[in-house]
Amino acid sequence: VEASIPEPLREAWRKYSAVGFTNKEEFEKELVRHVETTLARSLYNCDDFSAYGGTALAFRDRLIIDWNKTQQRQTFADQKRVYYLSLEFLMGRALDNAMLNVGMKDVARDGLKDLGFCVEDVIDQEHDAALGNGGLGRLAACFLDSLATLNYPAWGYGLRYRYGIFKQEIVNGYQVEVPDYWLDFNPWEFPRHDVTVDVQFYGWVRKYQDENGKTCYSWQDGELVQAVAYDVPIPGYGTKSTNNLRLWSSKAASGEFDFQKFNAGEYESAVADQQRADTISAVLYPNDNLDRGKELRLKQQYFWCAASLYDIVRRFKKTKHSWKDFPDQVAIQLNDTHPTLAIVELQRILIDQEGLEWDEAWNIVTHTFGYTNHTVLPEALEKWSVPLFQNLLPRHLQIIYDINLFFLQSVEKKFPNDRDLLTRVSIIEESHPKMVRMAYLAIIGSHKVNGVAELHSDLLRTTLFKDFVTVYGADKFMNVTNGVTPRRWLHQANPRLSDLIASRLGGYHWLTDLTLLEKLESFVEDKAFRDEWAEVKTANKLRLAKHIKNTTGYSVNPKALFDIQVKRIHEYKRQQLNIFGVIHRYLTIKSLSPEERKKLVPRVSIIGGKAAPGYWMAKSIIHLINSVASVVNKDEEVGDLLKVIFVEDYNVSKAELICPASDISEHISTAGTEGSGTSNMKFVLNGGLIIGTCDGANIEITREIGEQNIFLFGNLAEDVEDLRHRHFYGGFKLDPDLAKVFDTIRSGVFGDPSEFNALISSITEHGDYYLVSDDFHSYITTHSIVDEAFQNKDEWIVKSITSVARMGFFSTDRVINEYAESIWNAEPLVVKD
Ligand code: HBZ
Repeated sequence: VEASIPEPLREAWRKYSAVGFTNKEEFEKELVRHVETTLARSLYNCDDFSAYGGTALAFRDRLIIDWNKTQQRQTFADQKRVYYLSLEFLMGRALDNAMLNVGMKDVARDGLKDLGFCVEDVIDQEHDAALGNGGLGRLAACFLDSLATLNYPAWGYGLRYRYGIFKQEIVNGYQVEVPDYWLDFNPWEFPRHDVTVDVQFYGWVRKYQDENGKTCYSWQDGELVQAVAYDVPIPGYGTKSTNNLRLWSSKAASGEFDFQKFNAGEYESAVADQQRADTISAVLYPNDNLDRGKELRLKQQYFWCAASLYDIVRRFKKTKHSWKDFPDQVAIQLNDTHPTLAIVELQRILIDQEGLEWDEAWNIVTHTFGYTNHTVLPEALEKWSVPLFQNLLPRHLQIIYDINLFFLQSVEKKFPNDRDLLTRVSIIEESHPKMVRMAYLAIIGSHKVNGVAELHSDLLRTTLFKDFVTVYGADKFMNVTNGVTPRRWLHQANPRLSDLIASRLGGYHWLTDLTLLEKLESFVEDKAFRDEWAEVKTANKLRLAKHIKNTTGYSVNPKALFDIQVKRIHEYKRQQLNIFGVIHRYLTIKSLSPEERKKLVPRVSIIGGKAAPGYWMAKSIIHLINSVASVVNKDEEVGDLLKVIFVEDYNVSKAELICPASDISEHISTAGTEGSGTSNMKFVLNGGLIIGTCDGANIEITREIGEQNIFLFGNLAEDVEDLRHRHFYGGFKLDPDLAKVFDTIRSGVFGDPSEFNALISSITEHGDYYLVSDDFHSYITTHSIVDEAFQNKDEWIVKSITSVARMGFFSTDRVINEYAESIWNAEPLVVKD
């Protein structure tokens, strides 16, 4: 690799090479310098926000120094790199994470104090980077943290949306969406105006013969959009390794705009091209687990895949390896089917541009990609209409047809005359219009396919991808159970608990080997430790109670049982079951005498989450929760026995506040519908117990922590199909307690009942697809068991400590090592000073 500075001059360069601050005095100096120069403020107008800016820039400088070293080392090492392609990275805030990973939070706290600021207030100034919807996007962010911490040479590739997931406001009980413009001040990104890729759309395919008479294809004309790289440094915890997250932003390829039109006075038309190009990376699609097949979404996907692939291939070519080495140098992981076009794009580059033969190219492609599936919900499975595809990406559609043809031929050879099988596994669905099934393309183009929890991976093998198991054998389909990064989800979110654990385990080494938490079990008998453990929980509940007071005006009793469900609002996640349960509790309280009420356990039901803007049912659930809250919270008869809180605008930084504060959290999806869930892991890791169904990772959490430490209820996945069948053909029987809840809603106690008609009739008249009625009794009963268990404080704390001690398996460090070993075949690369 060529260096731009010739050898004799490097001495001077090295002498002045940036080092970044290493102690409090240097930190203060850097902070003041950034506030005064970069931000052009002074002693007289430096508010918390400017102090945040100065602090962030000082840390950013440190990260970028390590980033440079890491990238240099990765460039010189002849080693395989991992690329994680995800349309979503739900990063949250970066400053606290940078402070903790670099190990300089105390330095920053002391330095800020010297200058008149409080580190917590400064951290609170940062706008969340919310480039994702939910679990899938947050998983990608946790993966980046673990990849850097474990020193894997790995990059993330995504889109730099100008608008992240919308901000949620609650107005009169209804969700209102407000755009999230987050780029006003973003010190964490580096624009690389020199790293650009022109991406082509539309046009047509020319068929021609080359000089050797070989038939070739070339994609002609259409329009070009330019991708510009923005790099975000990703620091590992306790390591110099600082990886890169490269996000692409779109702009018109022609440069600024059409000067001829401009000079002719057609100003609007002149900027139209620019605006059309800008639109591609303008906004994150706010749907989770739903595919709507919009052209702009396909444009986003291709734009990002084409730019990323170009970048990866360009980097590979610099190594001078031959093409056959590509899969030994490059592993690309597809986060769901959103980046599946990368498979087709690499095949196109290899055959149309690099002149490889089809088979050789396809062999390279299939050894490069791995595909992770996150859901079995049919409405979430991506399909694109063939006519839309034909128009936008004509050459890619041809290649897909060829991939399909060769694949179907191989199936025919293995299973002669099984035409049903061919129809079932074809990438092209023979509907009107025909559709491209992206999951099938992803399976066929990858060497490994994985689900995200055991039950989910089993369901993939036995239902959704059954035919592909027949075709390829079982080895191609595997499970890698999800995790969370303990750095953000324990150390950062819950400093009190982290410090308490460290006080007993002799430091923080468990943060990079979470299985070491098992040593906590030897302290469960220690009364002093149990008391301290309980105090931490109380302090975290107080912290949340304060936030609730500030944002909703409601006072909640921190001694009450905090019952929390925070996640995207979706019928399959069953927030409706939760709120119906809350209404049932309300009715019970009202029916008791004052004497009997004294025996009850006071409860705070906290629910939060965003509904996709076009998802009416999810929006009515939010409306019902808020309507119930406004009635219950004002009812003096009820008082502290029940409070209902809807947390507005649930996001990553709110999750950091909420997860440490639960006594119990709810993970109550219809069995067989939740891929894994990851907030279940966050809550247990923070000492909360959970009530849940036998779904997703709940099952493995139970296996790890023990059945006595979790409150499971409800029907099993294996029975769901039969139950649904019976709803339709055996007559539907509504649970009697649920019937009372519905009567109460219909009576108008919670406002205009017609607003909740659809919510009720989906259960009473339309087959109760999500089994709310079937599980209601079991749910209510299990909540009574929770109440009872909560009254025995000592036993509760033992359960809490024991569970945390057994959560080691759910670190994304374990997850990443599994991917590296069984899918990527990649090794760490340690970066030294
Ligand atoms: O991925 C979630 C699963 O529902 C959850 O069970 C799992 O734990 C998590 C991580 O594996 N899936 C999503 O969050 N999916 C999406 O957000 C999504 C976004 C856009 C789509 C489809 C799905 O087009």
